Amino acid sequence: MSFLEKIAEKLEARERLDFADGVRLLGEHDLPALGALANRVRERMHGDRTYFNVNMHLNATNVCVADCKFCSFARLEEGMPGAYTMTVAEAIAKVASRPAELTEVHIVNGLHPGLPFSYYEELLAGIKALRPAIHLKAFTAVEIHWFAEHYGMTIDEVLRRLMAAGLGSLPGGGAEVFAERVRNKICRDKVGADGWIAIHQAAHRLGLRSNCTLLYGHIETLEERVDHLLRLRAAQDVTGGFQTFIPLAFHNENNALERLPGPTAVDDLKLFAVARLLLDNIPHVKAYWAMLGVKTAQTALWFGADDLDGTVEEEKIYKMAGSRTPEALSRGELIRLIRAAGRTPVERDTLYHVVAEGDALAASPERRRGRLEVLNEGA
Ligand code: V47
Repeated sequence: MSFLEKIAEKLEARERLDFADGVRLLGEHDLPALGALANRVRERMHGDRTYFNVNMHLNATNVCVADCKFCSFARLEEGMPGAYTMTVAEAIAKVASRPAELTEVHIVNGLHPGLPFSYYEELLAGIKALRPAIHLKAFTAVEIHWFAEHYGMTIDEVLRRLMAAGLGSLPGGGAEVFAERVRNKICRDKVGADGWIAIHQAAHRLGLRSNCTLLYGHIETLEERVDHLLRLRAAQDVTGGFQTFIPLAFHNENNALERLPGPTAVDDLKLFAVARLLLDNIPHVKAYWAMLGVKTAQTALWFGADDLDGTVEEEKIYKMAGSRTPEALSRGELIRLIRAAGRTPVERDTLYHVVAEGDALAASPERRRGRLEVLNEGA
């Protein structure tokens, strides 16, 4: 029996894959066979359903005390070329300028040393006052950790205050690669692996959902990728609040790791497949098109992914690192990409409640708004 046949048997028996399986799968060259295994698991969990949402990104400041080697977005100090910090009013105006169909704002910032904590509370509360139905997926665990240290609060206090201001969930950024060897080289200034995980678990215990990521394709080994995935799986066994895993492909422009080539499309697809196979307790795997490129993201829908993220207006982190993807995709374009892949589009909100599917995808904005009101009353 071949190695892949043995894996297929394990999957059939719902047996967990282990570290050695993961490493061997990542080194596997039979890409179609690997994809077929991941697709079987994807279809067992979601059938053909493929999720997307209508969202925007908001990066209110790129001033950041951390000097992560892969980052092209941050500036160490106010006044450096390219550094910016929006006022709360300017940030809220960005949201106000977006159409009413927006259901999510994804907020990630630099670790700014000079802003008061009230800046972040006012930002969340101001967006909520403007559009109460919008879900705020905001602040990576790295930012939550920084807030606790910088403003002298516990992690729970930070989370509770942000929740009171309108925080709805945590995005998955800042995880990078958990291995200490890698963190020491590429992101030594920020919270470590155990701290990142503990913050997500604290959020889960307070009733928040969150996402998780892996930044791959730079200096990490295949073993370190698998170790990262298994640490996420172990954390999820305890608190169960991760909704979605998002592989983030390293982009090499305008940062200190420019000499590294970044992952190929085959590396991307293998990682999606292996993540789907190892992460048996995380419901969704997202092909974030703004990072992966639209074409690879669409292909990933047959390699374990069941989500394309959203319309993603105003994305900056990948654009500054050399991504050539469009500024935004319309809702109609996302639906077309999913259908062209032979999958069934489902518009979701951040927590995976269905906003529209089937004929309702073409419903009038009024009918769609009615559905959103029902969802918000139930939330
Ligand atoms: O934390 C930064 C990564 C992350 C680069 O939770 C880079 O739904 C590659 O986390 N090359 C931010 N990656 C993006 C993120 C995210 C995106 C979409 C959806 C969600 C979600 C989360 O991007 C950072 C870092 O890990 N990153 N620079 C780069 N040059």
